[in-house]
Amino acid sequence: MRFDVVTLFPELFAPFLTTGITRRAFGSGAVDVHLFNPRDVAEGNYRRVDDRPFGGGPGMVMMAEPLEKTLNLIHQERGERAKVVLFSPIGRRLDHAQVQEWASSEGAILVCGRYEGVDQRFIDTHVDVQISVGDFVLSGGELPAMVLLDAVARLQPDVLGDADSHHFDSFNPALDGLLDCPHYSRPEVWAGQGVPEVLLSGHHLNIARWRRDQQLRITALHRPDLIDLARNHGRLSAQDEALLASIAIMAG
Ligand code: 9WO
Repeated sequence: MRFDVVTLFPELFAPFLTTGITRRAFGSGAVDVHLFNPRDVAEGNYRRVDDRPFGGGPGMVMMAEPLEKTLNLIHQERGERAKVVLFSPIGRRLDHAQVQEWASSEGAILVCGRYEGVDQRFIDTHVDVQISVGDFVLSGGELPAMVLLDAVARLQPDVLGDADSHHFDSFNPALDGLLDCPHYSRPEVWAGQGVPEVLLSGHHLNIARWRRDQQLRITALHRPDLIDLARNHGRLSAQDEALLASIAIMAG
């Protein structure tokens, strides 16, 4: 798939695209990322991409014209029409289900806003979908764009070292929408703290049951809403329900 990123700061993406386990997805073209700077198509000696807001007020607004010219360039290169995404707190909050949809799509054009915002006429004319990564304001849409690209890249086949370690992630269907269990590695005692005995036992069935119980406990404690969701989707066994009932009794 191909993602075109429209950003005034393309240099922010270089270390992200060339570091860590997702590097292979970006390097191999499995997730083909192209960067476009609206300043490159902006007019005049100063190549302005921003101007003062009508009605007054602080800050500057990203002008529609350089953004539209950039889109036209991208549409020409791509041939087929791609969805245009804007990252903004107005949008629907990104979740794993949406990430999976993007991961099996043809890609998209990701527009990263800066300054006080983007001229509304560009949004009305060209933006198909707005995506939020949370209820807070940032200084630009670049980090949200990297959030989406990272989440999509790690779902590509062959990206994770252990061929399917994402099958064990939180929010993966294989985890039944529960949070992940705790992890431990060497040394066996660190800062006076040992490792849960069962993990050293070599008893795989007991280990699997312990991990499942931990998932249930952690999810019940931190995200009880996800327990309800898993239950409503029929993802909890009788053994799971028994464990949850015992937790509820202990909690009073
Ligand atoms: C900011 C904003 C705040 C309240 C309601 C709507 C809003 N839209 C934007 C917006 O599009 N801002 C542009 C991108 C320009 C200023 C920096 N930008 C931005 C995006 N800040 N925060 C985000 C963002 C994107 C996705 N998820 C969380 C925050």
